[in-house]
Amino acid sequence: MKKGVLMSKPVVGILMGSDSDLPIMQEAAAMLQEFGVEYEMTIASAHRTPKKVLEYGVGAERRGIKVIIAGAGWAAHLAGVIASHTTLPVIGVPIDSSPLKGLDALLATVQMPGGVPVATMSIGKSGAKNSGVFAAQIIATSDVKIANRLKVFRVEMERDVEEKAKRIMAITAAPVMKEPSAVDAGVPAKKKSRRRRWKKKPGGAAPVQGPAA
Ligand code: RP5
Repeated sequence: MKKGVLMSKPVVGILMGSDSDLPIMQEAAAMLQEFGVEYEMTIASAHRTPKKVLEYGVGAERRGIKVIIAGAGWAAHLAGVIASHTTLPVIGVPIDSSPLKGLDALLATVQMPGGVPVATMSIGKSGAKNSGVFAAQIIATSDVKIANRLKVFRVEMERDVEEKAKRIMAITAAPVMKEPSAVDAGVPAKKKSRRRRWKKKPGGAAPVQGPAA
């Protein structure tokens, strides 16, 4: 995957704070590719290239972008700053690039003040993957082809899990053990228990055994 990837008519913009975020953020691109959603991808840093972030946020809607994904690590202000410059939906991906393993980026991305939301995903690769799926889900609200691909994706995911479950069951299933009989175990057979006999009480009749209730 190259930086600054361009497609004919991108509807999703993927931003990241640094090229060091690319191995994580390409998970978002991979999902968009799977669903056939056109996207563009570039680097923009809220701290290192603030003017570029401003311009991107202000101009994205006019250029036909419908959803913005922003991934950043450390004091991750990229998604929040982009969201402050546009009313397009912004999806934030906290990246685990710092000594705090992304907890700093998670809080910086998710803790937006009321009125300027950022849909924040989980930290790292899964979050980036989900940002791609989520962006496709937003686009799918007005694109039936993408909506159908998302449905197929769910069915395939379910089938994959079932296949894995079957494989695990095949590996872990213990052979059925037959309980050893007393003869197998060399235990002498017990004497037959004597059946209880009712003795006729002197002067009384033997109790009658009626049908079982
Ligand atoms: C953040 O700082 C970036 O999003 C990246 O996760 C982190 C480190 O960037 P580099 O120093 O690797 O360029 O702004």
